[in-house]
Amino acid sequence: SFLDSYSMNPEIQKAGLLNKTKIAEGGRKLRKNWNMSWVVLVRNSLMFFKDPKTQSPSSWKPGNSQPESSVDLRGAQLQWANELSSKKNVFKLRTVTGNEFLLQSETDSLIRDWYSTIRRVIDRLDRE
Ligand code: I3P
Repeated sequence: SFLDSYSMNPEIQKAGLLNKTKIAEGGRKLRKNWNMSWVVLVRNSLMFFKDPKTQSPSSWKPGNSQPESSVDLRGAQLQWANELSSKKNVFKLRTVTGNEFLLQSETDSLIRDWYSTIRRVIDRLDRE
């Protein structure tokens, strides 16, 4: 599986399935489109991959799969944003370039783990 192959990579700090929508691009508001995404934290970047379950098995090759998008966490802003959605457990990530993402999980502990992990990376980069 995706996780099995990536768990062999020591650069991966965290990986998992989250609900994701991009709500702004370069400061310009976008229409919400929630999708499950594999979220992978490597060094200073959060990478988003398509949910393998939504792809045909033949097209899913973890070894050569490219992320859909990647977020540089340096200078990023992170905040809980339950007011921005009817869903529970939502936080917003805003990059220095004005891209905004909402990330969500039905599982409280899981989303709190992601929040604190991303928070730590952002804080470490702020101190550099
Ligand atoms: C949106 C869709 C989203 C919802 C959003 C709706 O409708 O239902 O799931 O966001 O609410 O506008 P559509 O599919 O027609 O674009 P949440 O699930 O996060 O509430 P919003 O406009 O209040 O953000």
